[in-house]
Amino acid sequence: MSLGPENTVILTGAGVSAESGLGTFRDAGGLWAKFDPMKLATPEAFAEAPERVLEFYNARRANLVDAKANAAHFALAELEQAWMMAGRGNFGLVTQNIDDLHEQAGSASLLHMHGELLKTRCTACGHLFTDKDPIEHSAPCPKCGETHRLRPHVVWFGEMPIGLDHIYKALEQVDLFIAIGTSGTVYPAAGFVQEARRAGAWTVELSLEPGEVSAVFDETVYGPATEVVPEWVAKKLG
Ligand code: BJW
Repeated sequence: MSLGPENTVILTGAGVSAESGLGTFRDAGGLWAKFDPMKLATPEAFAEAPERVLEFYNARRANLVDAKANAAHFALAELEQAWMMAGRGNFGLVTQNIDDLHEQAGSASLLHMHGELLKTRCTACGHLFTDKDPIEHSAPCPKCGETHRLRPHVVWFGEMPIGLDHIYKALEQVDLFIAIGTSGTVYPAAGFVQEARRAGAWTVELSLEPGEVSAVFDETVYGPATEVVPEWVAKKLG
């Protein structure tokens, strides 16, 4: 184990929350196997049929309220804490997931690049608020009072992911990059491993099976996240 500074960026995807009972997108039986993403996860779909899109996200909100963080989420929080206590370098956890399971597990340096399911945004005034209840399309914004302007605070296809400047800056100085439970299908997240390699980082993929960009990683470990992540972290922490 190297004892020098080791700036670390971790990217998580739906696979890290699969064993908490939240569906992935592209596995057999995943959300995009059952639903057409172009009808549910684009700004055009929302403009055309807001009720349909809200029904989809309201159902996922209801499902999330009972979900609990699993051993993989806890292992990543433990890794962050160890990094901070030992002054091992910068640590950033970037998640594509819109659930709150990393927060539940205690991760602090966390960026939700595809938004947060338990937040609602007003497209009139930009007001952002935490909200576990279903979003009603006709409801007024609690800040500006405009109706028909509330939407889930998630990043749909064709929209700009959140915090990209910050992420690319961190990737310029990264020594260790780990992608966990993501299929490597959706950009720009799928391209982060290339950025990390450009910076000279050691790159690791932990997932159930190889993703679209697996060939790019230096190290790959396949298995359920609740097993491979705690094992990898325990090995790293000695
Ligand atoms: C387990 C496991 C277990 C299972 N243990 N592992 C370059 C090339 C081509 C296209 C593009 C490009 N750049 C941009 C695009 C377009 C588009 C895109 O990437 N399309 C591709 C589909 C081709 N990207 C965008 O539109 C993005 N925006 C953008 O690039 O903007 C740029 C811009 C520039 C200038 C102006 C304007 C814009 C936005 C992408 C938004 C993605 N949104 C979604 C929905 C979010 C809300 C919601 O949840 O509903 O985000 S789509 C969905 O996919 C969700 C996820 O975060 C994302 C990634 O999925 P993820 O996490 O990888 O899940 P899966 O299911 O694919 O994989 C799960 C993995 O886990 C699998 O590998 C399993 O094996 C594994 N697994 N069980 C461990 N137990």
